[in-house]
Amino acid sequence: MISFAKHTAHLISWIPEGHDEVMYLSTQAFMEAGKPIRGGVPICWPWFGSLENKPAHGFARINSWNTISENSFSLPEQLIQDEWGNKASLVFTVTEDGNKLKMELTTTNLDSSEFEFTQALHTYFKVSDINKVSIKGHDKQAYYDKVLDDNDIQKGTLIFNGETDRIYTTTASSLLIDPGLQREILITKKGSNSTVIWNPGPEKSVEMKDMPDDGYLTMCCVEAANTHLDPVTLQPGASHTIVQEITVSKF
Ligand code: TA6
Repeated sequence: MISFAKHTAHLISWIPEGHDEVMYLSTQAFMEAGKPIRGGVPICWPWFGSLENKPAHGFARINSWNTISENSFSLPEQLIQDEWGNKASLVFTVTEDGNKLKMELTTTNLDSSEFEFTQALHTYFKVSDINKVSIKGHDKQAYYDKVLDDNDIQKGTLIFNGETDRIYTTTASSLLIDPGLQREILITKKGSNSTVIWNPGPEKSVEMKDMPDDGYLTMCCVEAANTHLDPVTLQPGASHTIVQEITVSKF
């Protein structure tokens, strides 16, 4: 079963049949218009990260969307033009099939000139204990470490040791292994080179007003993205779709 936050395309819960909740949603999340929701799948668009005097991670995640059908939404085109200056359409569609969830975000250039954008499906996964989970699929991959502002290479399995904020640019899939919940989550994607892995760690968790002090212990983000390292350029009339697919299994 899938649930979205009111008037938005923000998925806040996914409980596949026979499984427990897959998404993390902070117990202190602000569930009001104009504020980002800490958890679920925030849609970061048309920029990922911060832009001076603009909402962090873009305006798509803090505005109301139109409903196209039960699990499909569009961001009002007039809002896009007013907030961004470019003419574009943005459609988000979610499909559930047993233990699989597919999320697709399509941007179409309705303008007469090309534009560039960055984006992310900033997915928050619920975990039993961040100190015990691991992520496979990144061995020997290069990443930009935002915490250290440095580049590095992944050695073996990724484990969390304090604040973690990385952009991997050659990831095809990530496998999140959670011994506490006895489950594996396979995360694959299309139309994206950047995989962002984020956990705020204890200090940042305390600083965030919309997360309990120990909130970092039970979440981690694995995001399908096009960051500043792989922005998308769209010609007039062209479309780009970023897809994140999630498959849950028990062990
Ligand atoms: O995706 C990782 C990241 O960009 C981090 O740098 C961290 O700030 C996080 O997103 C959360 O951002 P937010 O604006 O939701 O507080």
